Amino acid sequence: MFEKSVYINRRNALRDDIKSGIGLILGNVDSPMNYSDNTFHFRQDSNFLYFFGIDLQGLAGIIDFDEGKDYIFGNDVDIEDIIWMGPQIPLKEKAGLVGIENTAPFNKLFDFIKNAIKKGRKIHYLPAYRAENKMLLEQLTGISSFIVNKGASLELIKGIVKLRSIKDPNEIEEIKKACAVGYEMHVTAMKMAQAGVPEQRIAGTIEGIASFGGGMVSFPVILSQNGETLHNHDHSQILKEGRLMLVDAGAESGMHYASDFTRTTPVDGKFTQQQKEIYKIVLAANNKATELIRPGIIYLSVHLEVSRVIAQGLTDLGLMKGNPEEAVKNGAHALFFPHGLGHMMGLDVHDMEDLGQIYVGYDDEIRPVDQFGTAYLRLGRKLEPGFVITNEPGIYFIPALIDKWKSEKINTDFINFQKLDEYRSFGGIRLEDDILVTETGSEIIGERIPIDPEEVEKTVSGK
Ligand SMILES: [Mn+2]
Repeated sequence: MFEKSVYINRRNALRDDIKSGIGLILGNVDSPMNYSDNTFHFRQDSNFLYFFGIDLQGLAGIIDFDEGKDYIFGNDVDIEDIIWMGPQIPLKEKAGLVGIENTAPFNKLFDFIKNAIKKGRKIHYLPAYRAENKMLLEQLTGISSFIVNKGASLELIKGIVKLRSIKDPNEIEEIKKACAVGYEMHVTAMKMAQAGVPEQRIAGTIEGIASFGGGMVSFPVILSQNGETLHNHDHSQILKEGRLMLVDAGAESGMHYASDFTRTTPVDGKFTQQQKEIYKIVLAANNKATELIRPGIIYLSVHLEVSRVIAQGLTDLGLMKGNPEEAVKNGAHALFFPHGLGHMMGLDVHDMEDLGQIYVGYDDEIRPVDQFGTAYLRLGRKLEPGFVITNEPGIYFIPALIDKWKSEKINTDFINFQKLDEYRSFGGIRLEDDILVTETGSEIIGERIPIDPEEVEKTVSGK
């Protein structure tokens, strides 16, 4: 937990922005895995963590914008809980640690909200992503759980996005801790990238590193020698000589700030000529992105500039043809790079995605682009100092997508389909770093995980 002033200041900053009504921020409850007492690892809601800091089940926070008061609703444990869980600090005491004096049993929340509605006060709530909280919102507001998210407060969403987008030095320290664990995870995976090693053994090992780092993984590990599948959680293969192992993984710090890195490693530590040529294009794209990041730049334009680097590189290799700039305008690069360059990162690995990507990544000035590939860009707007983002360009050879474009004659002016036959079993390469936007430019957070091809090869073979 941070100092209590951090939480008080955050709630006051929100109060400066939203002038009236009540802000309702629901914490999470335990989620059963196969029966109610056997639960998934608990993860508190990130907005609740941001404003109320307490990492425990069954709490709700209120920020009263009219009266300037804050409340936490939740139940203290009874003797049975103490027998199973050990002694617990009373809620009143915990609330004090985040600067809150008003606490009450959870069922008082219903009276509080009912009263407020009766008085015609606006209840600002957030879109719920868990079924339990949708049902709770239904009980509190009387709006069906199926449509209750439609009534979420745009004012509250925008107020929170404004605050959480800018990371303060305390938060950056936490992200650095998560990045240090992420470094260990990736270097360990690289060292293990030997033919005959099951993918699952590496995935399990790095998940364990996240766990003994004090947090957990910031999202399920993506690890596969079929890196062309963008979110490949299938780790059932045995690594084979001549393949590339793509690992996209990160950790949470103890306070739930994320890291998110991707590296691609040749099994047995030796790139083939073909692999090295593609790798160098992705590395140039990654470096170009970092070089361009600075306050005031529009991230959509960085995505497009990086797409041009990819198109130019693939044109030089004869996989694409024509003018690379024109190719990107027509979306031809998306055959190889069918996702966005990057995203915000903070308490969530895709920060604030629960609030709606359109409010996090876009604004009145920069609107999403509706073209295959770029349409997946989660962040398009102008960057500001204090933003933490990831850049994750990639090149993939997805046989099903290649076949579709070829048979439908999509972008035939820019793609050399014949040459692509040599790459059908290539897989994919993605390289991702975590970046802080500073006052003057940007910096890579933490020690950079080996990325130059020679350095990667050395790490695998342990020389
Ligand atoms: Mn990412």
